[in-house]
Amino acid sequence: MRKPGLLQIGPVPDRMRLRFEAEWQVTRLFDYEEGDRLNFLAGAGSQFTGIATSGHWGVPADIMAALPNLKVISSNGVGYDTIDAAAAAARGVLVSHTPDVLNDDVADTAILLWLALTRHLLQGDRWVRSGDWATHGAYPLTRSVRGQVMGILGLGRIGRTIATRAEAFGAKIVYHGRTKQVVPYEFFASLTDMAAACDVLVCVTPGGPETQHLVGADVLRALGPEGALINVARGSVVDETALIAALDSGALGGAGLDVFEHEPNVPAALTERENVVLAPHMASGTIETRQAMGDLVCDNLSRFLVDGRVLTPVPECADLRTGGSV
Ligand code: NAP
Ligand code: 8YV
Repeated sequence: MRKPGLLQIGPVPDRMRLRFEAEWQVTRLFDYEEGDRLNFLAGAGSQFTGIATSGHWGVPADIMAALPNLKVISSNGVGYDTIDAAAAAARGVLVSHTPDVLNDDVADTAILLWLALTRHLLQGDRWVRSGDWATHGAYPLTRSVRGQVMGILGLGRIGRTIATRAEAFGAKIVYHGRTKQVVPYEFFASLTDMAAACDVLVCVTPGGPETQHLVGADVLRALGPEGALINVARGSVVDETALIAALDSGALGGAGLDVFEHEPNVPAALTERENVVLAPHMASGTIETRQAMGDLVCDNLSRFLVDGRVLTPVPECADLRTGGSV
């Protein structure tokens, strides 16, 4: 029997490729020149039941529209702001993502950025390598993270994992989101009020239009000249122009950033600063976690073939029943 068609939007490791190929007839869209992709799909689009993609590649609207028999999208990554999940659900297309398996490594990265920024890890490293230690003596004193107030913007799966870690470092946790939760942390209905009460603000919401520039000039000003911003969410959550202006004027103390508005392009106004620690969107980038994420992408596709469901649907598709796999 012919296997169902799977459109693979971007490259995957061999471990995933072998699992895809065991159950699906795989077509690699990225083998086609960008300008030829829609032409190819105009003829072949009806072959595809599934899409394999990632939060990075997403599913462009014109590609989704070119697949009339599409029933499932399995995306690598928990954030799915590059996929119109509401439009997919309205068409009866199930969208899955990879929650939970990356909580620890993303939380570790938030803590890493916070500690590196506060304790001047990168400046200290340069102090040793440059010989400044021998010529200028001891590195100036830094600040302690113990006793800081950490405000978490988005106390979800990863936000709660960050909170547990930060508490172990002696921080007090407060949070802001759309809803107050039953947790032992103070809730702020206003993000600006929370920023004014914090030493460090950690962003870990989804991206997309709803959270676009939630952190703007007002929030940064409220965080203050001694305050720090950590962003492991999406670049779009922070107004990068306002962030640079706040750092330039001294209105904000510093920032630790894993995500940016126009990845992989990062403005020189950030790369040239001392009071900023930068990472290339690598929060989930460990061998262990990326393997677990890849396995879950495959498990979702395999489960779909069993009974038309997926293990980890995005919320928009949680109640969707496809009523059959292929
Ligand atoms: P989650 O469990 O869904 O948590 C998201 C949190 O954001 C929830 O607490 C939600 O609370 C809050 N939120 C959603 N919309 C909001 C809004 N408009 N205003 C304020 N708060 C809002 O998601 P997660 O698994 O923790 O992942 C969170 C995000 O982290 C992902 O979507 C992704 O963007 C990012 N991420 C980045 C990396 C990386 O490599 N840097 C890796 C993984 C994840 P309410 O519903 O109460 O508002
Ligand atoms: C991925 C992420 O690296 O899970 C997410 O939301 O941002 C990262 O874990 C990204 O989705 C690319 O696949």
